[in-house]
Amino acid sequence: MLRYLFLIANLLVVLHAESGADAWLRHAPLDEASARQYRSSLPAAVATYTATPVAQSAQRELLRGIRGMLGRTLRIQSGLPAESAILLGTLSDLKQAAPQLRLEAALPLDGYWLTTASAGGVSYTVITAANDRGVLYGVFGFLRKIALGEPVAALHEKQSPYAPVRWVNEWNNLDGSIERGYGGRSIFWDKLQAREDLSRVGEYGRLLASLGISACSINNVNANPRVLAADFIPQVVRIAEAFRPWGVRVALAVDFGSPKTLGGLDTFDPLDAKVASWWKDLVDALYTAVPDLAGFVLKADSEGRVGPSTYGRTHADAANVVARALAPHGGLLFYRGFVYDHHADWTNPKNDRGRAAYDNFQPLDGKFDDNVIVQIKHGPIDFQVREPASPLFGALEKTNQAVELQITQEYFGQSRHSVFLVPMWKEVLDFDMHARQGATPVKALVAGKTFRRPTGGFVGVSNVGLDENWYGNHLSQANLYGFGRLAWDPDLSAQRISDEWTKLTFGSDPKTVETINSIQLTSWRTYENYTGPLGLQTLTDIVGNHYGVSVEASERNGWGQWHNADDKGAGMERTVAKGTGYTGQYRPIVAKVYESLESCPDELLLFLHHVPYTYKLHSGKTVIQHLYDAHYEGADTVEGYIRQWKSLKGRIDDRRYNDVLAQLTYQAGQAQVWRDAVNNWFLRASGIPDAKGRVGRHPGRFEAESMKLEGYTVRDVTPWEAASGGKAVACPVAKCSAGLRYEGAAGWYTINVRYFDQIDGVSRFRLLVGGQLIDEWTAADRLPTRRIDSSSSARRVVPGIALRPGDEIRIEGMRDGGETAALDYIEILPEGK
Ligand code: GCV
Repeated sequence: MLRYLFLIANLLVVLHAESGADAWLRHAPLDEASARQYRSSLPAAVATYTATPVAQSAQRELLRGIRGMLGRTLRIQSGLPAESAILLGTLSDLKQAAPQLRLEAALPLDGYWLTTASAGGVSYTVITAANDRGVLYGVFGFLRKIALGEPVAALHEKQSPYAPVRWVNEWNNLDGSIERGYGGRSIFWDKLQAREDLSRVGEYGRLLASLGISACSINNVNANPRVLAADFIPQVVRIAEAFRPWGVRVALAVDFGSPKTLGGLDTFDPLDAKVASWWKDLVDALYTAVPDLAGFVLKADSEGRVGPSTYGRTHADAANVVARALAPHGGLLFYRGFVYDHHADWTNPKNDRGRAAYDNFQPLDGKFDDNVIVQIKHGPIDFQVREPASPLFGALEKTNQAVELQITQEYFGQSRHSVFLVPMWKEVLDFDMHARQGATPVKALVAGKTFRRPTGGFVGVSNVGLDENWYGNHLSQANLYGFGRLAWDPDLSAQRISDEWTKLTFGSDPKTVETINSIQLTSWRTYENYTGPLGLQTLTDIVGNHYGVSVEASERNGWGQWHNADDKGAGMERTVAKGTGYTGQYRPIVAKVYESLESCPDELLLFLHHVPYTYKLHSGKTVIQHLYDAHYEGADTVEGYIRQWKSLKGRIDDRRYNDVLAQLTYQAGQAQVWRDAVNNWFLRASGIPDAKGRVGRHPGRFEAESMKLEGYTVRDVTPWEAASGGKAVACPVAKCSAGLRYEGAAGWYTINVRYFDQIDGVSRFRLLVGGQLIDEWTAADRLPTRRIDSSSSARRVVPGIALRPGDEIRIEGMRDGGETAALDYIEILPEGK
């Protein structure tokens, strides 16, 4: 009984509402038993021997963490305390201040050493490193151990980062908007300058430092040249200052045309001496103001950005002219490998955007300076739901490289869907490119280990925003956490990372941990199942918001995200024998696996091969039946997530519980939209019915256009698969209604109302049964479109309604602004279905 009361008390400790702002750094109170254990073994004092701001942050964080988790405030001491203490400092400072501890170790930059030493009969816990940043990382590592319930007495542990480069990019525009950001406006910029209040930048620096991330580019790679203007430098200085105490260095994304547009030269030709000296002078001035600037990121000759092709020069010429200006200051130039022709001729079966990175960069291997890093998206297209590892990773032997992973969920439901990306990233990072004898996984190639390159590593496109929880979805934070942990140690398993994140973010209650892990670890496969299985890529509106479903949006345009689905079959033929030759860009062992239908993995089949719908997968199913089944499985699994999440009520704070419940409920509705749209599209294209008889049949569904309409008018929806029956009803006047007479059996029912929530207004809805008002709501979500389509499609679930034959069911819609209170259908489902 006592134990039971104890558990309840512990749960209550953490149940106050949490905003998510502290993410995994909540330092929440430990349960009493563990806290007591740590209290009895941990020293009561701390002494810090390095005086830099970063080392001071380390000490402050240590105090904050111990106070939060154990309710104890460490006493700050100087000199070598006569009692047991935690000692912080760089190894050289510690050795100088306390030679009697005899600390000796070879430590790489940013790595740390947690150890135990003694002198004069007193034992000390030592957190040390080669540099102050490493000390800070050591403190975070130490606190993480306590939060996870791991032993910290008698420590002897060395940690070193797997790769020197662990950066994030933020695609923030100077006006405060964020390209592909889903967590609110920029923490850095507003109205073309640094925000007045940069406190969130400091908080973000703390999150980044806790993962060992050491640099952040603070503006969009579609760069505004203004970021390099002389009178803009003070803005950059302010952001650098906000990050500096956390050891996070600022980097800038630059526009290659700047010598001309900003500098007033008549050229930006990289081989012109005037241009080289313009870059040099500019970089010198920047470093005078920001001496620890980490470097530049450059997107050139891509998606309308200017580049070296204007002058017939190579990417190496372009990269080197900028890199040479940075080199004397130790700065790095990240040159993006995301170069492709977005006006490609789709009628030519040999054209293939997938080939572009390799075709552009492999011939230049060895031509880049040593402070240039080619930054390569993890797959050959663009962060699709499933892609093979980019062949370019295996093709650069004499060039530094970094893998670009996208943390912001551009093609992954834009934070409105929960998708934990670590399992996907693990597959790419662990994929053996067979680039030489022995194992050559992507992680080793980008870290520079395989070909002994001087630098390289991991870049994550993060795009946090001002939303309290950074991404607009509490669960999405796990992707930043996972990116950082993998950049530090890509050998960590997805399970371990999810487990750590969940415990740090939601506490160690076993049921909570098990439930959240189970949702997170299956979420990628689930999302893939309903948005683009078998390597079709995310079947979204690729020329628009990249959010809702639109099966054909990627076809018949120059962007090259083609999947070639027609009435006979689907898939891009990328083989050497019959297709674009893409498979030949891999080293022979990999190429052979991908070239052959027999050995090609099912999940990449349609990315690499064009096959008929009746083609049999390794699983024994036909392609078409797999497509149907996967979409039902995906949508059902999300419904299951809601049930799983509901089992956590009372185990986590109400605020985050309710936020995630609302998010998952929305996601479940959207998964059905995807399911129906994709399945109906393939049914119409292939003419092959679903063997299980589900596709195109929706028991209990009543189309709005077939209801009795007052004021509402019927509209065709584009693309047709985005709305049930290809049609919706919209309200052109102030108030409209759609009704029907219920003729089914008497009983308890759930009514689902599928309506459209456009961005340009907040319309209101009312549901009435037999004239009685049952529910009312507003369409006030933050969805990315003005149009009536799959992106604005939303669902209201109204359970517990008693229906009798003859009841009139009526929806009233009150439009607002441009939003037309549009309806797609209602579903009347027996309770529990
Ligand atoms: C910053 C995709 C995205 C763009 C992004 C681009 C890139 O095309 O949709 O928003 O631009 O990738 O990575 O440069």
